[in-house]
Amino acid sequence: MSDEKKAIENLGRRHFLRNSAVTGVAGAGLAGGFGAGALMSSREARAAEDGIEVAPGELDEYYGFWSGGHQGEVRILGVPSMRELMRIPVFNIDSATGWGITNESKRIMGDSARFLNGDCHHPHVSMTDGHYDGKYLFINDKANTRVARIRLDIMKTDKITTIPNVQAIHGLRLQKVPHTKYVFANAELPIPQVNDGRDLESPENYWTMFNAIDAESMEVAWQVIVNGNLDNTDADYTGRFVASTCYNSEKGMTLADTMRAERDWVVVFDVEAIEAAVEAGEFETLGDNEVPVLDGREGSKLTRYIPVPKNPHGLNTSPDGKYFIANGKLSPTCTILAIDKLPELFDDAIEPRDTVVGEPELGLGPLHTTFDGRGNAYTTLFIDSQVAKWNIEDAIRAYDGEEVNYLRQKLDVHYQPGHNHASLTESRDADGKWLVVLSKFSKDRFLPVGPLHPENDQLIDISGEEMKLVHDGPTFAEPHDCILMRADQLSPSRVWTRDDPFFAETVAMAEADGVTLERDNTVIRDGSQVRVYMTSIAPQFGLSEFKVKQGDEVTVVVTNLDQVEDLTHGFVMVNHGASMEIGPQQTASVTFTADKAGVYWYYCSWFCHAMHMEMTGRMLVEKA
Ligand code: CUK
Ligand code: CUA
Ligand code: CA
Repeated sequence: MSDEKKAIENLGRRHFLRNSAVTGVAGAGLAGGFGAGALMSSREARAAEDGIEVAPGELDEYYGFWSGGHQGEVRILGVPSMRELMRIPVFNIDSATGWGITNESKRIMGDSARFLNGDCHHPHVSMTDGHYDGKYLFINDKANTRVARIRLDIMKTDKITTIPNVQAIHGLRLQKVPHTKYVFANAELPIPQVNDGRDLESPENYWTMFNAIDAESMEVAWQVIVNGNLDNTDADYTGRFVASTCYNSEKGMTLADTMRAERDWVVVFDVEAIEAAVEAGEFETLGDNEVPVLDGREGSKLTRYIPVPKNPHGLNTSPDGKYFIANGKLSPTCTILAIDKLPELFDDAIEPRDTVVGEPELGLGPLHTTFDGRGNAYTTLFIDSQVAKWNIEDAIRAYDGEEVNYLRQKLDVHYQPGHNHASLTESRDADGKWLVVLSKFSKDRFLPVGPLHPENDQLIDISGEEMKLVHDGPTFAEPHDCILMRADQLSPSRVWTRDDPFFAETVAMAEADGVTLERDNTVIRDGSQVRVYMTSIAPQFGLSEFKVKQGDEVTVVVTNLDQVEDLTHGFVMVNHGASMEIGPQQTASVTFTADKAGVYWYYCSWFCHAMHMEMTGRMLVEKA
C-alpha cells in the first residue's frame, strides 16, 4: 500500500470529511493532498471491502422502495449499491412517461387529477402472513389526502383514492396478518365535522379519523373518530391491533399549544371490534359519502388511549410481534408497549400504562425505530444526529429495576435523521443486514448545488456487532421513509401483456370503434372528436401522417407491437403538451386539442433504434 493510501485509510472517511467540512477545503484537500488517482483506487477498494460494490454483471440483493416526498413519486433503488433504478410517478405529473397526461393515468388519478402535487411519506409492501408478498405497494399523500396503490408486477400506480371527511393522510401501514386486507391510514390534522363552513372558530369541535381502506377495491372500508390527532401507525402480527401516535392530545391550534402536555398518547385500535361494530350498524355517515364513521373517542370499546411522553412520532412493531414502540420526539425516550397485554387492556382488566414494559432513554429527538431481527432496535435521534442501537429485552429488564445497559452503540449520521429502515424489518423476515438512514440535512456532504440542498440517505452495515456507515447518497425532496425487500421476493414483468387492465378501457374504446389495435392504422371521426389509432414497430409509427380540422379534440392511441424487452417507444406531439411512454406490447393514449391550423410533427421520444431520430410523422391541421 502506498503511503498516500495509508494516510487515507488511517484518517478514516468520516474523520477526514468532517475536517474537510470544517475548513471548507474538501476539494483542495483531495486534489492537493493525495492526488485524484490515489483517491479513486482507495474508494473502489473501500466499496469492495464494505460489500456495497455491485460490479457490472452483478445485481443488487435488495429492492428499496423510496418515498419521493413532496415530489410526489416513488423511487426504486438497488441496495446495497444505492443506485436509483426507476421512478414511479404517483401523485405528480411526469413528462417522460406521460403520467398525469395520458388518458390511462388520468383515469387512475380520477377527480384528483386536478391537483398537480402530492406529498408521499410511507411506502409499504403488501403482506401475507407477515411476509412481503410482492403484490402491491401503498403510499400516502399528505398534501391532498389520498392513498395510492402501485402494482409491483408492472411498477405502475393503478389506484388512487381520496379519503373523505378528513385532511392530510400521514401515517400509513398495512395489515400484516392474515394478509393485507386493509391499508391503515392516519389523517393527521383535525377539522370541523362537518367541514362546510359552519364551525370555523371552534377547535373543540374539530376531529380527525383513523381510516381503513380495502386493499383490493381501494374503497374506504370505515373511519374511526379519535381524540387528539394522529401521526404514525403500525399493525401487529395477530391481525387484531393497530396503534397510532398522537402528538396533539391538547388539540392545540398553535405550536405552543401542541407542546403543553407532558404526555400525549398512543391510541390502539381493535380491528375485530371495529369490524363487529360496522357489521352491527353502529356507525353514522357524514357529508355526501357512504363511508361508515365510528366513534372511537375516549370511552369507546373500539379504542384505548395509552399515555406516553411527549409529542411522540414514529410507531414501530417489532418483527417478533411482541411490541409496539412509540418514539418520544420531545422526550429522550421510546415507550415499549407489550402487545400481549392489549387484550387485557380492552377487557378493562388492567390500566393503560400497565401495557408499558420499557421506556429506555436513548438521546435527543427519537423519531423512528427499526429492528435487526436479533433483538436489537435502532432509533434515529433527530436532534443528536445519531442512530442509537439498543437491546429491547435489556431495556425491559432495566425498566424492571435491573442494573443493565441496554444501549449498544451510537453512530453519528449526517445530519438530523428522520426515518431509518433495516432490511425486511416490517415483516417476520427481518434479516439485520442493512440499515438505511434518511438524513434530512446534507450540508458539507456533497458539492454545493445552490440554496436548496439534497437530503442524505446513508447506508449502514448492521450485520456485525457494530454499525458501520458505508455510503452517502444524495436524494431529492424528500424521502421520509423507504422499505427494503429481498430481490427474490419480487419478479416484475419484462414486457406488457396485451390483456393488462392498465389500458383495458382504451382497448374497449378501440373495440367500440371497430379497431383492432394490433393491426389497424386508422383515423375515426366522431363529430369534432377524432381518434387516431396507430401501431409502432421500431423505428416506425404505423401512420406517417394524419389529417384533422382546427378545433378537433384529438386522441392518439399508440400500440407498441415490439416484443423485445427494453424496447420502449415514446410519442410526443410537438407544441401540444402531449407525451407518453409506450412499452413493448403496451397501448397508451393521449388527448389534446388541435387548436391551430398547420403542420405539426410527432416523434418518438425514447431512443429505440439506430433510426430513432427518423421515427416521426406529421399531423396536418386544416383551417376551420
Ligand atoms: S414522517 Cu417524515 S421523518 Cu412523515 Cu414518517 Cu417521520
Ligand atoms: Cu421509437 Cu424512438
Ligand atoms: Ca403534545
